[in-house]
Amino acid sequence: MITGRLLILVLLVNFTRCDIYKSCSEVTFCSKFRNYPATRSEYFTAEIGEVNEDKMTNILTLPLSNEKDVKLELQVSFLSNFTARLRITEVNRKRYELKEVLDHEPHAVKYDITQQTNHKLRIHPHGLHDASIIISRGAPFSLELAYKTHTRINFDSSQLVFESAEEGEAFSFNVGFQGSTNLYGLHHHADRMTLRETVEADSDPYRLKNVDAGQYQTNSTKSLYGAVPVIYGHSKKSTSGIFLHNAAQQWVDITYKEKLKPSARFIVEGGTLDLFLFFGPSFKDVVRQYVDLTGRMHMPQLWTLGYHQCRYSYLTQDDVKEVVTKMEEYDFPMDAIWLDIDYTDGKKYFTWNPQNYSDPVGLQKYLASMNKRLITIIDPHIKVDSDYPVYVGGQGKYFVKWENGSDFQGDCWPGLSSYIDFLSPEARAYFANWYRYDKFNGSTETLAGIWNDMNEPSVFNVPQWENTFPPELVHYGNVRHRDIHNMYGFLQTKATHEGLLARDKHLKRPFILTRSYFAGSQRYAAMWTGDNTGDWPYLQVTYSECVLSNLVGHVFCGADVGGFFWDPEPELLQRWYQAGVWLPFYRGHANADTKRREPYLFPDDVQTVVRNALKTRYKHLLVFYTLFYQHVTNGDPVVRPLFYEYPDMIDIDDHILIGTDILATPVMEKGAKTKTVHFPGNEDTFWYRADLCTGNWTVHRGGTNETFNVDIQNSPYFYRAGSIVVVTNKQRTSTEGLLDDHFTIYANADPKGYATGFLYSDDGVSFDYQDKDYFCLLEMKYYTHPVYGFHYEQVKGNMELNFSFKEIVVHEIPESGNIAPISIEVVPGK
Ligand code: NBV
Repeated sequence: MITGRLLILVLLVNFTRCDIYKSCSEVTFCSKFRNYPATRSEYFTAEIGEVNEDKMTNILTLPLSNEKDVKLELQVSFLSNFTARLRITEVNRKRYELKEVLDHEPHAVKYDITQQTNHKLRIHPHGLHDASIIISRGAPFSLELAYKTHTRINFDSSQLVFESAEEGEAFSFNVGFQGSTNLYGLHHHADRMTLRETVEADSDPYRLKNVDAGQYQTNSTKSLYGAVPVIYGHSKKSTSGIFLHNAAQQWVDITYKEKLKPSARFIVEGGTLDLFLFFGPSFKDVVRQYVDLTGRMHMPQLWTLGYHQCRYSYLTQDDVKEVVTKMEEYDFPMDAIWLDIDYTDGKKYFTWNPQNYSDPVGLQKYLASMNKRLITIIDPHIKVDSDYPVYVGGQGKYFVKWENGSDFQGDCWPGLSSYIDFLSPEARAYFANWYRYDKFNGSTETLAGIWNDMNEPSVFNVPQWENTFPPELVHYGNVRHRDIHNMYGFLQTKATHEGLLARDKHLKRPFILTRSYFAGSQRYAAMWTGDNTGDWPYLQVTYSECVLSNLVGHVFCGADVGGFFWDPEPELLQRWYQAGVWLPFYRGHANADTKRREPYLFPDDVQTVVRNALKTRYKHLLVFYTLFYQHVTNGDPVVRPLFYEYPDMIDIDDHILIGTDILATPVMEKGAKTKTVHFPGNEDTFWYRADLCTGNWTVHRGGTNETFNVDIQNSPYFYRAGSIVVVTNKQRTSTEGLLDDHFTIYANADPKGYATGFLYSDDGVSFDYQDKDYFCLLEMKYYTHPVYGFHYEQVKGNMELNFSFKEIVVHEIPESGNIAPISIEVVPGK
């Protein structure tokens, strides 16, 4: 009887937790705008005759007005790198202008006007007449972004509505993507890659409001932990994009109703209408244009690309030691072990539980002796406790406040808590200072990374506010929380980044993992997809989630391997380890009420599969490291959807490209005995099936589909013909020493007998690659004519070339059908 009751109670708790998140019809501004057709009297006219040109700032301004006498101002400018900026402000009201998010203040470039009548204005970035903006007077006025002769983006002002000052600050607008077949973006939603129809399908709009979305659903437009207001419009021919520089809650309706003109209608709670428009024309171009604005991450330390073992929680220091020891004993490579909230003294961050973690320094020494790192969680809520120095030092000064000036207090892990106001530079500095070795007592250099969780932020038991801050809270500078909600986590990681940099005297690249993020978070932290569930749909969605995050600059993305909630069946766990190999961040994690699932706890056959997966990852670490270097230098994603390199390959969400050279097609279906692979490219493209475990190789032609038999050992991946892939084959228990290994080179010849590739290396830790060019970028070439040869040359960086190649394995497309390794001449560059 009692058990029955308890069960019902638990179900109710879960139900309430999911149910607190509102739909559009329950949010006043959303329902009002969604059902609000602007009438003719509200349409705005662009007074082209009154255009004002500011030759100092290169910003062109036009008045907008309507019959209801609402007065707006339209500002248009071009930035370098094929980007335009459009801002619409109200003449009689000042709105919050977002700060901190952009990597640098963008400067407008000179422009040319090539057509100006009372009805039409055509402008171009100076000297670049392929790119133009055309404004038509209206009403409603329209603004088109065109590349060559084609309109790509259409800002359709019939949906441009601003709430009047008495009603609130919400606004809406509509953007059409002419010529596009698919829209991508609005990261993060646990859904397929292509944004789905919401208007005709009668579903809720996509929502961007960061929330603690535990046990979230897949195939859903509901909000999750992070928000990046970017949309790319894509067709086989070209791509364009937009970025709304605004961190308030927003809802976005998508419709494909008009053929080849899908559109997105934004309904935004507050802040400024500040929209960046990207001309493209390719997917690579739009991504670079977006990342130019919001920044790139710095190189990760090499060890962060290894495997991470986590659990909520390893309850004692002895438990941690045992896990690390057993992982080594059972031959599972790993680089870091993570401590969740229970390592603290009563959930007071920057402290240790005096009983269970009585000797943190001893623990770290032990880990260091095994070449492992420790990562600890630090959340943004601070326990209200007059004996807790972090609280006492911040009280009344550095916490988010109510309108009356008193500190906000909400319930979280430690009980009553206040929350650091990370918008304030002083509060950030205060928080950052706690990371110092002498302030975070018991921390040493082995505590090499920080995990910022619960930073949407999460507040318990306030369903009326969807378990986060109420919108009326006040931040530094009198900024209302409503206007910056989606960047609270971003700001926490900014503070943590400052803290780790200062702690390590700028000698080490900080490693931070964040649950909540916004545009630009990539500059400070890696991210993961939050509390997923150990069920097949959650594995299947991980590739879309992380690929999309890679397309919006957050390249260091992963998902909890095995799923956070529930106990995954062994088959799922194995498939998850195999798929996780190819995502940039690779961590096994599990909730407190799940069965222990460290890999050595499983029967031998399961262990073998997981071990092979981990080893496959370690073999390819330098592929990832080289791709991170490419991201750092030009913003390119580390993992990519097929259509990024092969524009025709739309809607194949379970295949990814690692850079350009590895195609990963892991098995993600329960009980699958076969896997159908869609090989990208055409008849001149070939893919070698790389099975490093069996040593078997086969070759496959681009543009074809093939079905492979896959037992649980098999998780297919392929090397592109024409590529050189460098593999570290030495058996290791972590990344320690890996850069000094003797590498194996896979030269995968194209039909003409050539292959090329790059390899990057540096000291793996410091900023010298950035400050002193202390790195080595190697270009490698394999050729069959006039003689067989392999040539490598340092093309960038001043770190002495110290690679050592153990063997070169050549794959050639054989007329006979055999792929046999052959012996070749190695020619080092000068
Ligand atoms: O800190 C405990 C967990 C953590 O393990 C998880 O990864 C986070 O996403 N945290 C959420 C709190 C919620 C647990 C149900």
